[in-house]
Amino acid sequence: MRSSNRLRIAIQKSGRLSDKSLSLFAKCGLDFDLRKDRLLHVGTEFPVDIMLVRDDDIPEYLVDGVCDLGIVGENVLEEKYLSNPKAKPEGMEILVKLGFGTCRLSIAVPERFSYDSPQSLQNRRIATSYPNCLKRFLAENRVEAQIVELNGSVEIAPSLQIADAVCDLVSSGVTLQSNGLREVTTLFKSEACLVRTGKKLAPERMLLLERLLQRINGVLRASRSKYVMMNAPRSAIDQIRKIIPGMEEPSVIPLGVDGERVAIHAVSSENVFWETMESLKAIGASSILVLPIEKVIT
Ligand code: PRT
Ligand code: ZN
Repeated sequence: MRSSNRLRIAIQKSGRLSDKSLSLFAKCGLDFDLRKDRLLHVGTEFPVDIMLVRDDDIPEYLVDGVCDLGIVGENVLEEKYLSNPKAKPEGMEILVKLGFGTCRLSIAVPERFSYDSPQSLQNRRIATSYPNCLKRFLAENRVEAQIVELNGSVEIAPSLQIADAVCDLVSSGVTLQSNGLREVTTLFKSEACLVRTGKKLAPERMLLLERLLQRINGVLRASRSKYVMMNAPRSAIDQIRKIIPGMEEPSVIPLGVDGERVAIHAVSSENVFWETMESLKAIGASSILVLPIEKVIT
C-alpha cells in the first residue's frame, strides 16, 4: 500500500521530455534521489515521487492508478484514445499544458509529389506511427488511402518506396527536409502536459496536487513574464502602457524634485522584444531594463 501522503508522477525515462520534466520539477523546488536502474525515485524536498518509464506507457499507468499524475505529449493521448475512446476513464484529464515538447503531427510528401489538398492522397500509401490520428484525418476528408504502420524512422519510407507520403511528428522540420520531404498539412499541434489519473485522490494527495499545481503555474507564468524597469517622462505613461505587451498596473516613482521624469516598474505577462524597447526609447524612456522572473504566486 502506498502512503496517501505522497504523490506519484510518471515521466519519460529517457527521451525528449525527460530533462525538461526534471528541470520543471527542480524549478518547483522538487528534488529526487535518482538511482540508476530504479523505476521509482523518492522526492527529497517535497512528498512527490517520480516513476521513470517509457512515454507510451504513461496513459496506462494513469488508467490503472499506478501513478497519480504523468507528463506526456498530447500526441500520445490523442493516438491512444482515438483507438478506443471508451478506454479513457472519466476524470482523467489534462491539468496544465507545460510549454515544452512542442511539435505537430503533419503530412509530408516528397518534393516531386504534387499536393493540392487532402484529396491528392487518394489511393496513396501513407507511412505513420499514428494510425488512429491518420485514419480520422482521412475519414474527415473523405480520402481512401492505405496506412503503412511503422514504429520509427517514418521519414525514410518514401525513399524506400514503401509509402508515397508520411504522417509524422515535426518540430524543426530538419528531418523532413533532409529526407527530401515537404510538409503540406498539419493534423494537430501538441505539447507536453500534466495529466491526472481518473481515480479519486485521497484528500491529502489532493492538497499536495493543489500545491504542486500552484508551483507549476508559478514557474510557467514566470517563464513567460518579464520585469521591466525604465525612466520616462510622466506624460508618456499612457503610451508606455500601450507599448508593453500584457503590462500590469505599473509602479510609478517620481524622480528629482519636479517629478517630471518617473521611474516605472512593471510586470509584463509576455516577452519584451528589442523592437518594444526601441519604441519605448523613441518616446523618451531611458535606462530600460528587462529582467527575467523566477517565481510568481499571485
Ligand atoms: O522511449 P520512449 O518511448 O519513451 O520515447 P519515444 O522515442 O517514443 O519518444 P521521444 O523521446 O522521441 O519523444 C517524446 C515526445 O516528445 C513525443 O511523444 C512528442 O510529444 C514530443 N516531441 C516533440 C517529439 C518531437 N518534438 C519530434 N520532433 N517527438 C518526436 N519527434 C521526432 C519526429 O518523430 C521525427 O522523427 O523528431 C523527428 C522530427 O524532428 P525535427 O526537429 O527534425 O522536425
Ligand atoms: Zn514512446
